[in-house]
Amino acid sequence: MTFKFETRAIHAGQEADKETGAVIPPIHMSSTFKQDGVGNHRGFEYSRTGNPTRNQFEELMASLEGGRYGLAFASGSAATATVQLMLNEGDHVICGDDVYGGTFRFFDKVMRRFGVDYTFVDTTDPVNVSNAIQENTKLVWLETPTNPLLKVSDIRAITDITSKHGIMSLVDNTFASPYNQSPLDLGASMVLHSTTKYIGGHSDLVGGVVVTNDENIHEQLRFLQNAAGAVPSPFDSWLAMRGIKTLAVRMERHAMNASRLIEYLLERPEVATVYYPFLDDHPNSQVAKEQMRTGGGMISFDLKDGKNAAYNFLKGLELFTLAESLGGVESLCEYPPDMTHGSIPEERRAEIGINPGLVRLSVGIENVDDLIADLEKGFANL
Ligand code: P1T
Repeated sequence: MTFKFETRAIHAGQEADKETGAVIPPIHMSSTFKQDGVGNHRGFEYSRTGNPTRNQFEELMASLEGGRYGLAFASGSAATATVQLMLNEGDHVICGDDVYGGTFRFFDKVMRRFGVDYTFVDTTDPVNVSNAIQENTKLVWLETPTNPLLKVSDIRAITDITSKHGIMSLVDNTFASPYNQSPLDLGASMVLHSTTKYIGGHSDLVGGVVVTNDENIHEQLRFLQNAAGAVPSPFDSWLAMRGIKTLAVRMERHAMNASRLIEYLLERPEVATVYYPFLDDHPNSQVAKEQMRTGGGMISFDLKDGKNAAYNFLKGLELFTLAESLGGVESLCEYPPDMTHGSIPEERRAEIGINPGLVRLSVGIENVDDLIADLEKGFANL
C-alpha cells in the first residue's frame, strides 16, 4: 500500500470480508482447514503453519514497518527466541548492554548453554560495535530506545558497519513503535516488537512480531516459526489489529503527556536524573531526533534517595498502576531493579546505570493534569 502510516494502520491487510462484506474481517478460530484432496488446499492447512487472521496481522505489521515480510509470535520473548534459533553452536552475537531483562536472561542463561556466545556492549557508540566484531559474529542485537534507561543508538551508523561485514542486524523497536521509528529504512535486517506493548496498546494481549525485507531471513524464520511453533492465537492477532487502528493517535498523545510530565519532573528537587530520548541533555538526543518522530511515552528517572525513596514514591501513586509492561492507554509505573530487570545481576545493573533510585513510567493517554497530580502524591509519600 502506498498510503501514509495512519491510513495503513487502519486498512493494510484488512479488506472487507469477501464472502459477507463484513468491514471488520472475521476471526478464523479454526485450528485446521479442510483439504479438497490430499495436498489440495486453499492456502491453509493447519493454524500453527498459517492462519488467515494471523496472516492479516503479519501483513499489517510488515506494512507499518515498511517491510516485505511479517511473522507473528506468541510473545516478544518467543520472537526473540525464534530469531536465536537461526544461530548455530560457535556463533557470536553482539548485544546492547541495556536491554529488556528477559532478553538478557534468555541470551545469557539459555542460549549460552547451546554454545552461542554473546558480547554485551554500549551500542550508543558505534565504535564499540566495530570493536566487538569477531570472525564468527552473525548478529548485532540493538534495542533503541533501551529498556529501562532510554539509551539511543544510531541505527544507520551501526547497520553501515554490520552490512559491510555481512552480519545480520536486529532492532527491538518495542519502545519506539513503528509510528516513531523505522529501523528497516535505516538499514536493519530485522525489526522486532513485543506487540504486548504499544502495538496492542490496551494491555489485553501478549504477542511478538519480526519484520524483514530479506527473503532469505524470512524463509529461515518462517520455517522456524512453524517448526518451533510459538505462534499467537487468531484472537490475539485480531486484538492486535484492533489496537493498531489507533496507534498513530495514541503515540502522539503518549508523547504529549510524556513531555508535560518531564517538565514537571525536571523541577522536582528529589529527582537526580530524568532519562528521555528527546531531552537536550540526553547524550544522544541529536540521533534520537533524527531517527525518531517523537520521543515516545516512556520515562525513567532516578530519585536521589535511592531504593526506599523509589518504593515510597511508587506506593504513593494511585492512578499510575504498579505493574510490569508498558505501552497501554493506562499509565503504569514500576521499579526496574526488582521487577523487569530483576534477572540482571546487581553488579551488572550498577555497571550499566540501573541505579537503586530508578523508577520507570509508561505514560498513558489519560488527562495529563490528573497524571501530574498523581506524581505529586508520589513525592508527598517520600
Ligand atoms: O513480554 P514479551 O511480550 O515476551 O516481550 C518481551 C520484551 C521484548 N523487548 C522489549 C523491549 C520489552 O520491553 C519486552 C517486555 N518488557 C516488559 C514486560 C517490561 O515491562 O519491560
